[in-house]
Order: sequence, then structure tokens, then C-alpha cells
Amino acid sequence: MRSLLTTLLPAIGLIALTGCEKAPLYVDKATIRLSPNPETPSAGYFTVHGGSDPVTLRDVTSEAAIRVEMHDSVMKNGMMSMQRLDSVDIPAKSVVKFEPGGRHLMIWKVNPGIAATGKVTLTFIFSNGDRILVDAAVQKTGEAAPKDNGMGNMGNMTH
Ligand SMILES: [Cu+2]
Repeated sequence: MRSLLTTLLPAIGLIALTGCEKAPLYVDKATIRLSPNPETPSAGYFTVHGGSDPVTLRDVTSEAAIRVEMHDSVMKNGMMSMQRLDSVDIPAKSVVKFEPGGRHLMIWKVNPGIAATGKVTLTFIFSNGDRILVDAAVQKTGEAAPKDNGMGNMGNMTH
């Protein structure tokens, strides 16, 4: 019994220590599906990981594009349509996904020279003042996309 306690105690101390650490707010899996037609917007996807405190994602911008908007996909009378989002709540320690068939970015006129480098920097602006810069991987339409996880497909949607 005694030896069990001495083994367990340091482990408990370690757990308590990690529990005190502040969770970071960050963004990953940023991807842009480049529209083949420069007149129609490209789509962008990413995942936000909430930090210790709830925040709001206020805006996403890019110096490599004319305009970026956050959208949601909604069913209206049996038709998929899109709705602009002014902001998105990111609860503490949550995982909020922008993915095909759901929330997404619409990105107008991605600079072709920058897109050709395979990376476009997006700036995520949060209500707590954080501005997080993330390099989004550029996918040309027609390239193998990461597997959609059953959330539907935007492939036949008109933007
Ligand atoms: Cu859209």
C-alpha cells in the first residue's frame, strides 16, 4: 500500500500542475480551395482551438486577397444556401471547425502570384485583441482534397 501511494503521489502532482496551465488559443488546418475562375470566390477552411477564456472570432483578413468573408451553409426550403457571419463564438477550450458543407471562408481574388507559392497568409482577429497569422495551404480545385468527414460537399454549390 505504501509503495502504491509513493508511486501515485508524484503523478497526481503532475496532473494538478498541467491543470493550472493556460490553454492557448490557436488556429490550424487552414486550407484554401482555389477557384479555377478568378471571378468567383475561393473557399477557405480551418479549425480554431479555444483558449482558457471564451472569445469571439471577429474577422479573417488576408493581404493576398481583395475581400474575405465568413459564411455559414444553411438549408432553406430544401436548398443549400449561404449566410454571412459577422462573428463566430469560440467557447473556452472548444474546437470550432470551418469545413466543407458548413462554415467556410469566401475569398475574393486571391493574388495569383502569392497563390502560386502554395501558401496564403490569413489573419484571424479575435475579440480579446489576439491577431493570429496562419499560412493556409493552397489547393487548386481538382487536386485531391482532404477527406470530407460526412459533412456534405460544397462542390456543386454556386458561390
Ligand atoms: Cu460562402
